[in-house]
Amino acid sequence: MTDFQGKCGLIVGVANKRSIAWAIAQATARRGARLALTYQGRFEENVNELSHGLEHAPLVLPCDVTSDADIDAVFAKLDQEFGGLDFVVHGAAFARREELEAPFVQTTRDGFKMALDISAYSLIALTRGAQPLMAKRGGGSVVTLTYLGSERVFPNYNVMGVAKAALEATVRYLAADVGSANIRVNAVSAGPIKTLAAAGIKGFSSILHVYPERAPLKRNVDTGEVAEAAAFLLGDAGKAITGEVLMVDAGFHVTGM
Ligand code: 0WD
Repeated sequence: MTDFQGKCGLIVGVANKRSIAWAIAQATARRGARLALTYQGRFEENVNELSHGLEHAPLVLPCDVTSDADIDAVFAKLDQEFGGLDFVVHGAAFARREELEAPFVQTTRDGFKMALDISAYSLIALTRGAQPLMAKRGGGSVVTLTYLGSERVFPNYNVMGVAKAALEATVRYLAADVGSANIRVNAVSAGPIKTLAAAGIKGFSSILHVYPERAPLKRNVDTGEVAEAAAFLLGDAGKAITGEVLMVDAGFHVTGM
């Protein structure tokens, strides 16, 4: 498996070993990719520790996606170290616990802004930053992570569902905007997986239980399976696919009841 040999990628959104972004880092590094992993302040130690487990030692850089200065610094460093970029994985999302526990109608202006800024706007900022580096490689691929809560109502997903709807629309608008530079932008919509982000959703275990009952494959998915789908979109196998939301959910989304 050498399809990422000679390719450089940026992975945003690793918090710990359960993170979907970490599984994507492993899947692409295993195939030869050279990576940069970014961490949000509190996860520095986790990400540094995990980075030792990759085939090729990655760059490890701080990046809070709400900070334009952080994002600029990351791309300046990548330009210096890699001299270009082939792919970006966007796995950052956040909504305040209160917004996910209160009735949706109580969503605050500030909580709404924060969820949309971190979970959706950041994809625009990262794609903009990546654009000149991808131009040096004749194109590139951006993949973000979304959830079916963008289209259907799941208990307590609340403002994060709205953020994911914005994120999926962002994927389509970005794809149309940067396609002429041979940059592709897609999303993987994963089934529910027990991660740190998922732990913030009250009643998440009830969502986890309903998938094996209702999904055509009668089971949940794991981060490795989501990572394989992301690797497909990031690599040459997906080179004619852009603006797409690829469902990796054991088929749950096709069911009516
Ligand atoms: O069931 C699930 N776990 C699913 C997750 C199903 C479908 C989609 N997803 C999505 C999430 O919404 C997210 O977009 O996958 C993406 C990755 O999430 P994950 O792997 O489930 O969760 P986690 O390991 O927690 O990674 C998300 C990380 C943050 O962790 P916290 O604990 O804060 O949720 O996003 C990062 C942070 O590391 N993050 C930030 N990174 C940079 N700047 C920021 C920020 N401001 N805020 C959060």
